[in-house]
Amino acid sequence: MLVSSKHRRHLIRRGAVVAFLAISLSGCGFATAQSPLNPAGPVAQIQAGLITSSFWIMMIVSAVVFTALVVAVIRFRARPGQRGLPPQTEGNNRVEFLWTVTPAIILALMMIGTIKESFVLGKIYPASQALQVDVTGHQFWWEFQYPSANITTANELHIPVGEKVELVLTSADVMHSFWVPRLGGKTDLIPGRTNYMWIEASQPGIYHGQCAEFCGTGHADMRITVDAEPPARYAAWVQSMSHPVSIPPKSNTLAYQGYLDFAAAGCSSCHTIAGTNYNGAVGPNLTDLSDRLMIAANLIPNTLANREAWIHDPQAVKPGALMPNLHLPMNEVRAIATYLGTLR
Ligand code: HEC
Ligand SMILES: [Cu+2]
Repeated sequence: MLVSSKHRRHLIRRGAVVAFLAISLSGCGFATAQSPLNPAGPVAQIQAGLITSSFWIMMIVSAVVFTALVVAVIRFRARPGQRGLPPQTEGNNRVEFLWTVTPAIILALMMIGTIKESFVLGKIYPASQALQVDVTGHQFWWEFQYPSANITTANELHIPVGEKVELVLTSADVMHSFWVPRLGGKTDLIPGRTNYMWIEASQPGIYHGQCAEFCGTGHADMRITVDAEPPARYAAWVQSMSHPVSIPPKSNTLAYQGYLDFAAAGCSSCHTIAGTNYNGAVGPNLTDLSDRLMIAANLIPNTLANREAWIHDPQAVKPGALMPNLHLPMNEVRAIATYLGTLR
């Protein structure tokens, strides 16, 4: 098809408008998005403050530089009849001094703020001053251990609002990175090494995050949910984790069958359920499974149908998942999925 040049220009202009809208609107959904520019706690607040102040300093510098550039281009442009080079200025001490010292002062100001906050952010709180949670990265899920309460859970991190939480980070396999943007920046989890970061949520709520260091096929589906709860609700969660509901009564026939099948099918060789003698340590701890909003490391909602789909064929749900497909008959899948729905 032949397109006139006018028509083509029109198309290009329209394409540009669409591209502009797509790019600018892609940042929408601000309130719930994983955005470091919408901090929900002191760590993220400090980091957002540093980046916004650097941003505005850079904007002012750019405005000054580009204004000077435009003025110079217009004022000193070649005039009709002008021949040869205009008079050359060189070695003006005052100008040299100004453009050396001014940037140095600006950079020093930015450096002072950054260094000051680095000490605040880099502080490692002992267990007496912050709730300690040991975080272990696994391909492709998160393990959370609370040494003070002797609790282990996975993928959904419960924290009390308004309290400092010291995360002690390591990895069981390859490098991962813990990133919940509204609570704080990224910190790597490195095998054989311990890293630290503290976070605090100022408001109750669900904060989303994800692994931020490529770790294999399932990397993009290695998500984090932080459930920041008022202290009383957090304490209730700790209580319920310490007294888990883990074996259904025999009268609940299907769930009880699922409880038995869980061992018979081999699930218990990889998964722990506190309150039973299932204590596998390869996959996520399932003790509080029915409390979790999502499964498969926060990939799909925790419904009976989704639990069945997961047990039936994990890789179909989450490519690269390291839980094997055990090829169970559908009635066994249903019984186990029902049983998992009773775990609190
Ligand atoms: C060889 C070890 C292994 C076996 C056997 C195994 N799993 Fe898993 N399971 C895993 C791993 C690893 C994951 C994490 C997968 C991911 O999210 O990438 C997992 C994840 C899960 C999850 C999701 C937990 C969450 O919070 O995201 C459930 C539920 C689960 N397994 C149930 C079962 C059941 C039921 C069986 C038996 C039919 C079973 N598993 C057998 C290793 C295993
Ligand atoms: Cu990862």
